[in-house]
Amino acid sequence: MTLPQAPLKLVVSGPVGAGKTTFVQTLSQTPVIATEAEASEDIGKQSTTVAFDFGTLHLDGQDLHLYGTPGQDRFSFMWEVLCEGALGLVLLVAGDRPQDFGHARNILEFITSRIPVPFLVGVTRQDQPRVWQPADVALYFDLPEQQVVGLDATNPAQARHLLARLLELTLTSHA
Ligand SMILES: Nc1nc2c(ncn2[C@@H]2O[C@H](COP(=O)(O)OP(=O)(O)OP(=O)(O)O)[C@@H](O)[C@H]2O)c(=O)[nH]1
Ligand SMILES: [Mg+2]
Repeated sequence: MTLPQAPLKLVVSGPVGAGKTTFVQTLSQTPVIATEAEASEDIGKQSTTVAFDFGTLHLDGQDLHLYGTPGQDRFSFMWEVLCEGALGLVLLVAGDRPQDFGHARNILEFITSRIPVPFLVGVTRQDQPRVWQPADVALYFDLPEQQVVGLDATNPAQARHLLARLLELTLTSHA
């Protein structure tokens, strides 16, 4: 008898508007549990995640649980809560908002200094004009090029590609 494998917990983090909720919604094969609330300050959009997004999917024979974090700093306590026991992390940044890259790097450091988890950086909005290329974002973050992936977070094939890359990274670093 083979026991069912435990689901792999993956976390999606990054600044406000990076595309975290969108990414989880694009990928999830079950209805996403989302906690959108009206933004209490001007963040350039009406609603924001205040607790987490939760979605699930089956990929490469593995059940995955995806948790999206809030982007606002005032919910930073949730980053730690959600990353507890995570086996992989996607740090998303909007490729047309270089002004957010510094904040994205702070979030990445905040999480990985507490929980040493394998991660990929996803550069969203690649379908938009004047967007940073993943190779340039890799230079900014001082990361190897293969650790930074460009995507349109609304595109299922591109979102799955990033996730498959993370899964590879996660499984090799835990092997
Ligand atoms: N064209 C395009 N739109 C995107 C992409 N990723 C996200 N969006 C849009 O950007 C907006 C913000 O995305 P969200 O998914 O709410 O961002 P978030 O990271 O969850 O933001 P917070 O919860 O506020 O931190 C939405 O209108 C999305 O449809 C992308 O890759 N391409
Ligand atoms: Mg969100």
